[in-house]
Amino acid sequence: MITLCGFAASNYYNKVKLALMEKAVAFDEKLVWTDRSAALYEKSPLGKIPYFEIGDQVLVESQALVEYLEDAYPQKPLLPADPLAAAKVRELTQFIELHLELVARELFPEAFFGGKVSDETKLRVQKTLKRNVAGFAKLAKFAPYVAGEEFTLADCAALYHLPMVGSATKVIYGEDMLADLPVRDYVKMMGQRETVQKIDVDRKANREQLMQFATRK
Ligand SMILES: N[C@@H](CCC(=O)N[C@@H](CS)C(=O)NCC(=O)O)C(=O)O
Repeated sequence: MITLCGFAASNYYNKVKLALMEKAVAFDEKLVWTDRSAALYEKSPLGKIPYFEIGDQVLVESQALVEYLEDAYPQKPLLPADPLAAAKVRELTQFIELHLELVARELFPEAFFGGKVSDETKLRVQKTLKRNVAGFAKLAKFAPYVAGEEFTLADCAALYHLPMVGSATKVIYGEDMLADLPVRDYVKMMGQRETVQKIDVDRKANREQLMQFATRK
């Protein structure tokens, strides 16, 4: 049995959870906070979540987790059979994570957790995001799914990462830097899936706890 470890308000956690649920893979969940404890670092080398516990093995990095699911549970594939089409899905996922989420993440402490981000960082992130959002607009399809006509692993990532990027930039710059893309309609469309609705219930319930964890003294 796979145990998904982490917390339900995390975008990376929900990326993996959506893949598990869409593929109807049985799994347990274990609540793990990113508390920098020795116990966490023993499992996850950078103290990050999510990770899988599978028997006595641990697997980190959300993309490795979902790719493992694709290989181990070929039912209901979330990558196209054609290698190039599958690579296009991976390309888009990586683009979202590397060039949008990871860049915008520098704003999260102030945007979501009552912290402070320097003006220098804000300017640098804004400049980088401007360029990267333009690049993303060229790659993303929203037709209706982010990589095209089929629901894929790229949707598992996009659904949870894009709103974080949009909200963070809205809070920090007063402007949602993804506003010119159909992200709002996309999230609404995805919200019709039963899997997404279930994840949302847990996500909202966990958010309050996350705020307490993140702002603890
Ligand atoms: N590249 C990692 C990113 C995971 C990640 O950043 N997770 C956040 C929670 S959403 C985390 O663990 N943050 C705690 C930290 O970086 O110390 C993955 O894909 O799993």
